[in-house]
Amino acid sequence: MGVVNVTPDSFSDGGLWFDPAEAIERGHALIAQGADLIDVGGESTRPGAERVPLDEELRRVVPVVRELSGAGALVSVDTMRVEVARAAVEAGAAVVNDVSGGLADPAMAAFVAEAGVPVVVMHWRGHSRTMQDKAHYDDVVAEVRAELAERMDRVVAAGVDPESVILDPGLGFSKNAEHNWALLAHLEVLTGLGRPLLVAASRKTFLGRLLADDQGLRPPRGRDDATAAVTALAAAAGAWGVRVHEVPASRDAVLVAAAWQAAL
Ligand code: PMM
Repeated sequence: MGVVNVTPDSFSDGGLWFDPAEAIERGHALIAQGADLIDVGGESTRPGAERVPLDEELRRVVPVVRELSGAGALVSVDTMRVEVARAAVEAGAAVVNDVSGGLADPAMAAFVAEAGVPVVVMHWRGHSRTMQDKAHYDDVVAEVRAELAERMDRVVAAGVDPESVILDPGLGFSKNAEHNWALLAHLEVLTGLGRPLLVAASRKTFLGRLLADDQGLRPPRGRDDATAAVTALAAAAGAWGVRVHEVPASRDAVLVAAAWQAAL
C-alpha cells in the first residue's frame, strides 16, 4: 500500500503532495513502482495534530481518489469521517482505512456495511492531540489483540461482513517505541485473530529513534531502508500488507520474503 498524504503537515511528506495534481502524479508513480493499493488521506494523524475541518478534508481527498480510481488504481481512503468515506467510495475508492477502527465516527461501520467495501480496522485509543497520554499497557500485545477483537466485533455487529475486515496494530498510535517493537515481534498473536493484517511502520518515530546518532533522531526520509527491513520481517511473519511512503524497496522486500517462505 503506497501512501499519498494530501496534507500540508504529515510528519514525513507533509506539503509534498498537497496540490491535487502533484498527489495524482505521485499516486501514478507509486503504482508504476509496484504498489497494489494507494492510500489517499487528507488529515494528518501525527501525534499532537489538530483535526482538519470536514470541507477541507473532502476538498483534499475526493479529486485525487476520483482521478486515480478512474485510471484503474485500487484506492483506499484514509479517513475517520463517514462523510469523507462516502464521498470517496462514490468517487471510486475500493477500501476504507479508518485509523480509529470505527470509534471516531459512530456512523462509519454502518456505512461500510452498506457500501460493502473492505475496511481497515486499526488499533486506536483517541485523537492525535491526546493519544500519547493513552500509551499505557501492562501487556501491550495482549491488550492490542483484545481491543482489536472488540473493534472487529463492533463493526461486525453493525453489519460489516467479517471477511471484509483488515486489522492493523496502529504502530505509533497511543504507543511508544517499546510497544511498537513488542507488537512487531508478536505479529502472530494478531494474525491469530484470523483476518489479514496491515503493518504501517513506514518512517515512524520509533525507527528514527533506532537510527538516532549524536545529531538526534534520524529524519523521516532517512528511515526508508529500515522501513524496508520491517517490510521483509512483517511479510515473513505473515502480514497481508504494508503501508509505506516509498514503494520500490518494500516491493522487493515482499518478493524476498515470499521466495524465502516458498523455499521453507
Ligand atoms: N498511520 C498513519 C496514517 N494512516 N493508516 C493505517 N491503517 N495504519 C497506520 O499505522 C497509519 C495509517 C500515520 O502515518 P503518515 O502520517 O505517514 O500517513
